Amino acid sequence: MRYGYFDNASKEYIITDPKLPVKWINYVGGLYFGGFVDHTGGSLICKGDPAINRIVKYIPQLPDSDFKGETLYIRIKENDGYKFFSPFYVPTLDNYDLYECHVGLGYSRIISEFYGIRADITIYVPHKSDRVIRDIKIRNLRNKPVDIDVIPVVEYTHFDALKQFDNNDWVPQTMQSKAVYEENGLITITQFAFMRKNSSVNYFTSNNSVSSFETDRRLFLGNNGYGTWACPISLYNDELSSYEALRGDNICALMHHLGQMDPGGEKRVITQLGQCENVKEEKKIIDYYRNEENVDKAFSDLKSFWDKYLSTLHVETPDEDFNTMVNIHNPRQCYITKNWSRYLSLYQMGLGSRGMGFRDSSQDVLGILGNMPEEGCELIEKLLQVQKIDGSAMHQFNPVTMIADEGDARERQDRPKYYGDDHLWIVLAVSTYLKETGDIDFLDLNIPFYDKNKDGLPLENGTVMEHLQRAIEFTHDNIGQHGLALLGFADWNDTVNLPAGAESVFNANLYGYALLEMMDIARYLNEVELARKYQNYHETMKNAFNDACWDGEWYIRYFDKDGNALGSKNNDKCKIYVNAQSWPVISRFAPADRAKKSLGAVYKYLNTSKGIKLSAPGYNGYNPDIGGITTYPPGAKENGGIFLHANIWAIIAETIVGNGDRAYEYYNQINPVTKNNNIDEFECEPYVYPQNILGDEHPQFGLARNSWLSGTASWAYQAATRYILGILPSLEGLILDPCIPAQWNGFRVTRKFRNAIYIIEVANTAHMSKGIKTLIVDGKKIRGNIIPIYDDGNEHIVRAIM
Ligand code: IFM
Repeated sequence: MRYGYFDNASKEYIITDPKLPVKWINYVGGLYFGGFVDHTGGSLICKGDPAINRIVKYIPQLPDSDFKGETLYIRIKENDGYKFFSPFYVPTLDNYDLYECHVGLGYSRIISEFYGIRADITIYVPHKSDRVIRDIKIRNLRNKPVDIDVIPVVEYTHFDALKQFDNNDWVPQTMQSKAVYEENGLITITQFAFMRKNSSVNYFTSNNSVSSFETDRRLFLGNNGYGTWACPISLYNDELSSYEALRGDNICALMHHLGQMDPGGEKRVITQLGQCENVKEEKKIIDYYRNEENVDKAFSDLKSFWDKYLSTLHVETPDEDFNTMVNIHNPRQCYITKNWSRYLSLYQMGLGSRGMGFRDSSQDVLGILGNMPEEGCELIEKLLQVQKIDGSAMHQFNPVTMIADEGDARERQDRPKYYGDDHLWIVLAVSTYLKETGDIDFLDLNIPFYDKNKDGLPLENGTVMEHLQRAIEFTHDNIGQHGLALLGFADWNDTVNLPAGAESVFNANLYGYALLEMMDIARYLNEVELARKYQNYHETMKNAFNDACWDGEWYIRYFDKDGNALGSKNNDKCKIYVNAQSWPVISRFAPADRAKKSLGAVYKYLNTSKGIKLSAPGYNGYNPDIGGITTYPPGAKENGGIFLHANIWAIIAETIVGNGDRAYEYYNQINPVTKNNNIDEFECEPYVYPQNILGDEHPQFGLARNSWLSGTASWAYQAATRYILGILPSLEGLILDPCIPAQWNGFRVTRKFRNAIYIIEVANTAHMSKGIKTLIVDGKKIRGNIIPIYDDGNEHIVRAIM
């Protein structure tokens, strides 16, 4: 509680101390326009592609005391001259009487009190719009009138984020700012870089008249360029220089004299930061958002969007931390990862050609299909377009240009050029979409494969079903000496890169799980032969796996090209990997006795009080034959770190074997909400899952990094809702198969599914973990545990007894 608290009524997390160990952020807008806002008001905003269309300059490596991107100064006229400070704490670092950053759904609101002035600033991108609104309300808390100026500032970047750093002559020469004066005293400052590939300009404006402005950073900071953001010398002058910079570090500062404010008086300034083709043409929309009522409406529309998004599923369990995460923060993170993939965060700056990951987005989409199937379907269609004719997939792609590449595999000539898992994830994405929506016709949609002819046109199209079948056949045809799926450049674990011929237990099991999904689809379509074929494939891989991979107490993880095992008791390092134990349960490859033993080994050798380590013990020193895993110290990231994504699969595996207590223990120990009391150790936001936590081999055990954009979000949501609470959409109906801690007396869920609302009450007076004894829907007893599809827009009351 040292730094803040959850306020579930407002669906916010409220930060109460700006001096957090690291910046905490929130997302505004989407990939079309938006980015993130940090808890001290800084922001990184882009339009479209973050690599080549940045608007403001955000360099995370700079000290936390420097603002980045955007800030605000408030200036008070005192007897002895001007006093100014930032209501965001950064960059002036004054003593505050109150500071709150409300991290809301799609907005951040910073409320602060300094020197008897209350500032209340809400920052957001109106839903589907392309501008950042900063709605600034200033109130005089003093008992005498006060003269107040408000000076919002943005610092622009060159649009090409990498160029900003590597060409320090050309870039500054291309930056230009120009003022557009309007009759009513309003001013819009446009900023553009000449070499921009299109003619668009950035603009910054407000709804109040501006008496002067500054566009040159050096002039704003003053002292011949040696002024600081903490104390810009130009703010000691009545007016800014109104200089229109033709080069250099372009900023935009707008001087607003709000005049005398009486005690209790309040004034409002609304700024807009955006990008458009032509400001004159944009003026109508700019004017729209200068109007306070329109801005209020935009904010309430944003709230409605989120209310609707969250209304798909609401849970009431005996665990408040579980409810907080599942009802608010986890689904929000799912939406953000779906939008941004691994494109833009404090850890991924969207540079180079990283773009969206095929594997990542295929998993991210699983987390939002219940809430927004249409948007999910759009993303799935994009992903299918980067699948190749041979069934494998390109590793990453730019969603704007749809140009794809092989990721890190490009850089290693001595390694395979494809990732052995990518293409299999899309099977899960499509089948989850079908199960959620029943939109079976989607399987007939024609979608091009990625391979192009010399004119850049697709060489071949295939139906969605053909895409899926080719994905399966690709793995079926790429089998190693033990009959297991080949590794390719890597599987889910990017960092183990073995020479060609290596086999991957992960890929074998992901293939097994994908086959189960294909069997469901084939059976639903009445394709008996196809279902039988996949059943045989499943059986064959299962046998090969069990013949080759059992190590006595757990399953091994890889075979190298010479048939040596990795992840075995005979290795010195990385003797056991969690994914090699959880996935055989998920794929239904592991027989009950082995499942029990291998999951027990996870608990014994990999579990810690802060989460399950990916493997143990860690490598200690770089080994190019193995790959990136050996570049980390023991206990970090893939080298024995607590990789949260993989923790979730262990939770799911435990629910499959019916161990509700352990599944819940695992869930709870990584639930970020539970870290709120221990932020000095954890450091990251307690309202989102980070990708990794340092493991117990590392001296900073418990420290989290890479928050927000992680596959953990989507899988954690699935683990909580589909596996622990057991509300699992299927082609035939809504399966109810909870696996909960035995101590729970039950729980309640409201779930929208196929145009009906299911109000589900599960009673657990017998204190079981798994197994529905009685199921009653709308007063009628039902055999089995599948709740029918009603598709009637009505509420249906489901009562279950465990
Ligand atoms: O699976 C990968 C993911 O694609 C990118 N981040 C790391 C994960 C584990 O290596």
